[in-house]
Amino acid sequence: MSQSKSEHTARFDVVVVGAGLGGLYALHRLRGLGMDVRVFEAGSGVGGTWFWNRYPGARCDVESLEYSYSFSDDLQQEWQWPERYGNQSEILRYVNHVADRFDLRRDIQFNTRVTSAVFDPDSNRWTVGTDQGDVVSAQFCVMASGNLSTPRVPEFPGIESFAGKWYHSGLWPTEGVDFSGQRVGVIGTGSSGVQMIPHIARDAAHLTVFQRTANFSLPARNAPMDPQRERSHKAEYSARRRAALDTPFGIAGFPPPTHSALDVSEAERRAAYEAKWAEGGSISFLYSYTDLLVNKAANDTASEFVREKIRSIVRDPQTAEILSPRDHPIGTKRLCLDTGYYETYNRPNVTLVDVRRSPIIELTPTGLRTQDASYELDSIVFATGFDAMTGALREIDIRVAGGDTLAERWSGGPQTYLGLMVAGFPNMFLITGPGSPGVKTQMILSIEQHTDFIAACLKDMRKRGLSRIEADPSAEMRWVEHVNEVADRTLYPLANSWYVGANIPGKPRVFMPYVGGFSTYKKRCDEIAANNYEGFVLNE
Ligand code: N01
Repeated sequence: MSQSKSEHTARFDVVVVGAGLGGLYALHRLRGLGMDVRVFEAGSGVGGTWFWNRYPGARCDVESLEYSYSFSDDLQQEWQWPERYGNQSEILRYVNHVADRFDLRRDIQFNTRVTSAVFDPDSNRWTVGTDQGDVVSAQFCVMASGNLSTPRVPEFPGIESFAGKWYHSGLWPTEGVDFSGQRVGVIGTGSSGVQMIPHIARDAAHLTVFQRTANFSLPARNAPMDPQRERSHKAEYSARRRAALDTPFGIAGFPPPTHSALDVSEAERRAAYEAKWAEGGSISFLYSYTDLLVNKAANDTASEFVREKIRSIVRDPQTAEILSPRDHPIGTKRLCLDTGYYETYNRPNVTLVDVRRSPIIELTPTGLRTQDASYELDSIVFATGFDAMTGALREIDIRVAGGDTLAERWSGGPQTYLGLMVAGFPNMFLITGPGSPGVKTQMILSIEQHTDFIAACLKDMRKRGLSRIEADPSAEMRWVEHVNEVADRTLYPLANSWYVGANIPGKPRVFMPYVGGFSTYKKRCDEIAANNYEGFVLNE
């Protein structure tokens, strides 16, 4: 296949945007159908999230034996995870292994960001442009551009005047950062901040944490992989993966809860939460009772349990109070998993600043100024999150020739059918887009399920001689309504989270993930496929 910048426009069956876990599997799967696929990746290597997020302490919050591809039994049997939860470098090593093992690199163009994708309704083909000057043509586009791939640095006045160095968790320098002897400020206490803070505290002379919203965090209880556990898991790997398809979050082995938190005695509840706290992990904790994410009174029991834990760990009562989340029910923002997070605030070289009470006014040449005080800092780390779920797609000029861009179409919030397609944008698929359960599940399982659905659909279209598919606008509208109805039956909308775009000033507040559960979603997709792709319009 001809390379970029050739005189003739290179033609592909499919262009895939992104070589993270989603893009790599899409390449493998679609190539397996005999399709000619080109992947464009902005980074210089594979891995997506795990390529970019190299901050100290970066680690997955889903156990390694689960957070891995299931499509190759040889791969899952042979690969050895050294720890219960993979850290960034282990996961990146795994992703690189997958790229080599399945010979994926030859179809990936690195250091290339897709900037435009324009659909021509006459030829039913996309013309895709990149920041390297490539212009290629493809019948289909698969957007595997990630849900948390557009890092966001708040627009603090004075940022350009700061004489020290600043970093974002999602754009971490490949060579790492040596904070030893430095006065470091970390802004943000989501999953990224909670993971990096204990590490930076150990290295820096002094760490000041600027917290706007306290988050709930549970102990991960990471440990070296238990060989016995690995053996028994691998002995029934395929069965476990199949069982995972019947769960709400795509992970088997957690018995569904049977009782409301309000149906048991205080003593029984406490014992259950204590056991989950000791075991580590967020899923088992939130799965203690049937109603922790749907009934505020039930949720209060779990939220208060964790607040008590914070008070028991953090010695200074005022710091413990600032760290205690009060503005959202536990689990309605992504629940953090940590190793020694709350304990870090007992260190003499760590200070917590409540920037909800005293907001950051500006960055200065020597640090940062809040409403009440100035802080001298050598380095500032923004753990301030991402323009989640829609950011990466909105940055690309995606349009049907002569029509509105996707960003314009989504100006009031994203609308998709199943998180897989957008009405009016034919032949463009999303991997775990808004409206999909992806971010609320074991992500790789969702990636595989979405991609398998798309691959089966393309195979079927080829067999029937069809060249164009798009979401029916009314099916899309019904799906968007359904996503909202399901969310409204839960406590999720009570939190100012990235799930609703609340972290981006001016972003329309729309609940984006589907929280009806992975198994429900998959069943719906299977029915739709069996029903001749109901809700999609297919044409020659
Ligand atoms: O980002 P976040 P993240 N002034 O948006 C604060 C996944 N992930 O990178 O809550 C002061 O959660 C903001 O405050 P507030 C995971 O899905 C997974 O940590 O908006 N503070 C918040 O505290 C996760 O949910 C893993 O009031 C400001 C923080 O910055 C998602 O990625 C690890 C501010 C941002 O938190 C994103 O996590 C890491 C301002 N102007 C990430 N603007 C694991 O697998 C923002 N903040 C474990």
